[in-house]
Amino acid sequence: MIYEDLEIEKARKLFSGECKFIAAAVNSNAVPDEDCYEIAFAGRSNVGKSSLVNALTNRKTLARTSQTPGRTRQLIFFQLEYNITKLRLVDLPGYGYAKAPKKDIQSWTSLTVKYLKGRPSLRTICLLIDSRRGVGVYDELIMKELDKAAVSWIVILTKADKLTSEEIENIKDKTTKIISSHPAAYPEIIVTSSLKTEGIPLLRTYLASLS
Ligand SMILES: Nc1nc2c(ncn2[C@@H]2O[C@H](COP(=O)(O)OP(=O)(O)OP(=O)(O)O)[C@@H](O)[C@H]2O)c(=O)[nH]1
Ligand SMILES: [Mg+2]
Repeated sequence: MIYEDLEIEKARKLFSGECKFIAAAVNSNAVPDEDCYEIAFAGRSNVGKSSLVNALTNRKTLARTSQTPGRTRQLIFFQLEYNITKLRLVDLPGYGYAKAPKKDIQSWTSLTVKYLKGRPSLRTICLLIDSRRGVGVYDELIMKELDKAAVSWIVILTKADKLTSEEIENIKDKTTKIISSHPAAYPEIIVTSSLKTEGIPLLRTYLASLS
C-alpha cells in the first residue's frame, strides 16, 4: 500500500476531526440510518478492537476497553466528521469467548451478520487477528461468514509490540497464505500496535481512501 502525501493528510485530518458516539445497538433493528460510509471492526474477544478504534481516533477512552474478554456486547457506532466528510466506525462484539464458544459464534452470527449483510453503506470490515495467536478455528468460521456477506474485508494484525520483527514477518506470511483462499479478503495485511501506534497512520489512510 503506497499513498500520496495528500491522501495521508486527508486521513490525518479526518481522524483528528470531531468524533462522537452515536448509537449502541443490541439488534439489527436498532442500528442508525445509513447516511454515511461505515467501517466495522470484527475479531475475537480481547483481540484489541476497541483499543484500535481509540488509537485511530487518537482518543484514549472513546471506546471502552477491558482486560476481561467480552466487554463490547453491542454494535457501537462512532462518527467522524471533518468538513463535509463523514465516516462511521463500528465496534462489533467479539466472538469465541464464552464457555460454549459454538453458541457464542451462533449469537455473534445472528446479531452481527444480519447487520453486515444488509448494509450497502459498509465499505469494509477490518478483521482483527492477535499477532501472537494467529488465525484460529473461530476466525476461520468468521472469514467464511464474511465471504458470504459480499463486503470486502481486510486482516489487521494487532498487538505487534509483543513480537519481534522476525516473528511479525512469520505471522504476516502465514496469514497472507490463509487469506489468499478467501475471495472477499483484501490481499494485503496491516500490522498494528495500538499501544505504540504502529501501523495506525497507514490504516487511517487506507480507511479514509474508501470514504
Ligand atoms: N500490548 C498491547 N496490548 C493491547 C493492544 N491493543 C489492546 N491491548 C490490550 O488487550 C486487551 C483487550 O483490548 P480491547 O480493545 O478491550 O479488546 P476488544 O477486542 O475490544 O475486546 P471485546 O470488546 O471483549 O471483544 C486490553 O487489556 C488492552 O489493553 C496493543 O496494541 N498492544
Ligand atoms: Mg471491545
